[in-house]
Amino acid sequence: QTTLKERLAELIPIQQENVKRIRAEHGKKSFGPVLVDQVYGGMRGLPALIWDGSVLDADEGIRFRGKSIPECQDLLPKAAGGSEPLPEGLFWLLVTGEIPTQEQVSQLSQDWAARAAIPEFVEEILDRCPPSLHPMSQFSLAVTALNHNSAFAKAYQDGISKKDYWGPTFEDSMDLIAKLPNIAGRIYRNVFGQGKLPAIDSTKDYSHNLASLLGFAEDPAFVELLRLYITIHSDHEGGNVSAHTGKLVGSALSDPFLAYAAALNGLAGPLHGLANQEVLIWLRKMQSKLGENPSDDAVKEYIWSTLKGGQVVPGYGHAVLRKTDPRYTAQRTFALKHLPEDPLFKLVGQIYNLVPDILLEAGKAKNPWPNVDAHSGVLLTHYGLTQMQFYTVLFGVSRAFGVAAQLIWDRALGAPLERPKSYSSAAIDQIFRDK
Ligand code: FCX
Repeated sequence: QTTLKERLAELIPIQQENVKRIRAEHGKKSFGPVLVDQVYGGMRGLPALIWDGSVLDADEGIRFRGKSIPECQDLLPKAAGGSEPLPEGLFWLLVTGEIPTQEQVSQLSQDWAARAAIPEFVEEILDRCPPSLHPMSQFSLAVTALNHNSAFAKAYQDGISKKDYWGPTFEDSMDLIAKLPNIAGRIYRNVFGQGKLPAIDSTKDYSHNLASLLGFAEDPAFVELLRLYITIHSDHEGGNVSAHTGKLVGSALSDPFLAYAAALNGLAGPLHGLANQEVLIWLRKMQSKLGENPSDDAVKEYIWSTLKGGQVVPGYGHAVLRKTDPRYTAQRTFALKHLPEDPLFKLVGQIYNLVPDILLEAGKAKNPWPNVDAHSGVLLTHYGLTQMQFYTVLFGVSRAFGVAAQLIWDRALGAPLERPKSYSSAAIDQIFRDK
């Protein structure tokens, strides 16, 4: 069976030709006007990036290489006895655009298990972090430090030719993904005092090993949850803060560890990945104020008090989506199957019925519907992973799949240094003064 790297080596020249053709045919054509509002407004809708791995439709949500989440759940290989897709398969799909065989997926599980160990000095860095340092900061420190053994950084120093960049980038990307469970497990156990880390089991899949490092592998439903979780959080088009940061930093030929550490620092922001922590904090505060079974009226009042306090309702709204996030729906379907009676799940469902109308009435948010972060914490809490400061680390394990796939292709296609033009407000005034 072909390995992922062998398949990539076949696909890269084809895609290089394809890009050459597109640029020859369309290179000088315009996408349309750029509005001053877009320049001031966080570049919403500005066509500025290329990424084939996933595309986001405002109404339908994400598709990975053209496949919706339910299609991925249906088509990607599963673990024996499991029904959720293995993230190994999703990575293969992101990189190649193709659905792998069961054997190719287990090759990846074994390859990642073999690469999973982290250097002793990185373990020591983590062990020296005060438990009060946020898990995302620890995560980013450790990933930065992995650059010590970067194949790309070394090859660059040794004078590698541009056309060969993708090879060591691939090796680093595989190492990065493979080492994240050991980093995440060590942070979890250090910060929350959960005992010693077990060894990686090379006969098990990636999510099973991650569950085991966190101390939850005994529960097959939790392992299934992680498989789903890693699959759906992996990629969300090229322009979101973490994916774009990884691409931007990678464009300076910083190696995949440095590029991904930067991406993690973006994911750690409350408007992006940290929202999954914020949702749980918000729900817990609501419960402690209103009790276990609050009335709709009491919940509505609580939501309004959040808005009137000048805060956002975490887990709702989106920069691009305009309907309920299919990643939310996939998690809701999982909850209906595995934990329909969970009180916190019921509260999440109750909020879903109330928040959109309130956000519409408040009249600001362009999208009143829930995003991925509105649901994930409730599922983790159900299985006993109750430390919400840790949730974004799991998002970070998953998002590496998308960023790594993108970095490999960027180096294969010779993506240049990113350098958009910035303007001063005075210049904008000047440009339009005479028009
Ligand atoms: N609660 C309250 N107000 C909201 C809101 C929400 N959930 N969502 C948007 N708004 C407000 C904005 O704050 C903005 O107010 P302003 O005019 O006073 O600045 C206004 O509505 C227009 O914003 P909008 O264009 O709809 O949204 P943006 O593209 O600017 O921002 C995010 C998108 C996601 C940042 C925004 O909806 C938000 O803050 N949501 C809550 C945080 C969250 O859940 N983030 C996770 C998103 C995602 F899924 C992920 O990356 O993980």
